[in-house]
Amino acid sequence: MAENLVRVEQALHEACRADDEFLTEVAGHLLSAGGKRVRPAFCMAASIAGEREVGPISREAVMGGVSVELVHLGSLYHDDVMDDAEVRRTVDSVNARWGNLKAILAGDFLLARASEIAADLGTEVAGLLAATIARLCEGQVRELQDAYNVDRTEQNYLKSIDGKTAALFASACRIGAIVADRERDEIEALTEFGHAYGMAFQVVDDVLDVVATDEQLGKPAGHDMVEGVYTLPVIRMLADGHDGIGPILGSPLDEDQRLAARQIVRENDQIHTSLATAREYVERADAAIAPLGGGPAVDALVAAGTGLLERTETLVAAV
Ligand code: GRG
Repeated sequence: MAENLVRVEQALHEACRADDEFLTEVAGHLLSAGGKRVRPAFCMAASIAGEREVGPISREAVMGGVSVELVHLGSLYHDDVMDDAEVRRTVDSVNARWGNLKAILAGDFLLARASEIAADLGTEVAGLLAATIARLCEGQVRELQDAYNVDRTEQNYLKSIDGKTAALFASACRIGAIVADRERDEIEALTEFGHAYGMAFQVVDDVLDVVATDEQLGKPAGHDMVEGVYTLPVIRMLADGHDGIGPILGSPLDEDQRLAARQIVRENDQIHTSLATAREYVERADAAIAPLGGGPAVDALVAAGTGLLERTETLVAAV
């Protein structure tokens, strides 16, 4: 897969190039700062999942992954403006370096490039990518509407992460399957895999926000609570009537409150029940692609879920 990720990287840099030198620099900032490229890897794996050997990955599967990664990047630009984030991928956020206006415009530029590439892959992919961007916005709005809401329900949380995170993972796999002209039942199976994996991914991301250190995260830990975003472990603690956390939450936190809230949550058992929920989603993801049989791509998709859980469990055990 390594040589295919190099193809993704080259195409991403190409897509970030604009006539204007300054826009090229701003649009390429987070791309050059790193990122795991999980979504393009999933798109390419979905295009060959079930095959006995890793054959050549088609240009369409590479470009499908590039379009999805560009939507992901664009959403990070906008997300950092909304959160007033200073650091992303261990470097200055785009808004911190150049200000909100340029960050918004460069994010728009990335979304436009994603749409251009998707259009080249056919109307089904173009329509799917557009609908996915809408779902990202819906998920994010749902989260904003629940900001500082100590009565946030688990159902609302799950609906929000379904839109803001799982939808793009689902589409990454679906696009890979569509451009490979796979059978409809296989397209559905791979979409379900991406969706369930994406749910697990966000639950884990939310657990890590309180469990991992600032260094491990590349940003301040416990930031979600500062922003009023109450995620699965916190929602469950509040629903349980945990009397330590309730009085701290419900409004913005100062530095001492951030550290106190983070300490209370990371030592609570709801970290473990949340991880159990992530595990259920990973099991659902694996079950969805079991009918495709084995092969290296299916094995890699399954290993992504196992690795996600193992890394998190190691960090949680160290608390
Ligand atoms: C403009 C498309 C668009 C959306 C606007 C801002 C917004 C609505 C949605 C935010 C969506 C968002 C930032 C979701 C979080 C997704 C997430 C889990 C990001 C971290 O993904 P990783 O770990 O990051 O794959 P890297 O850096 O490895 O790429």
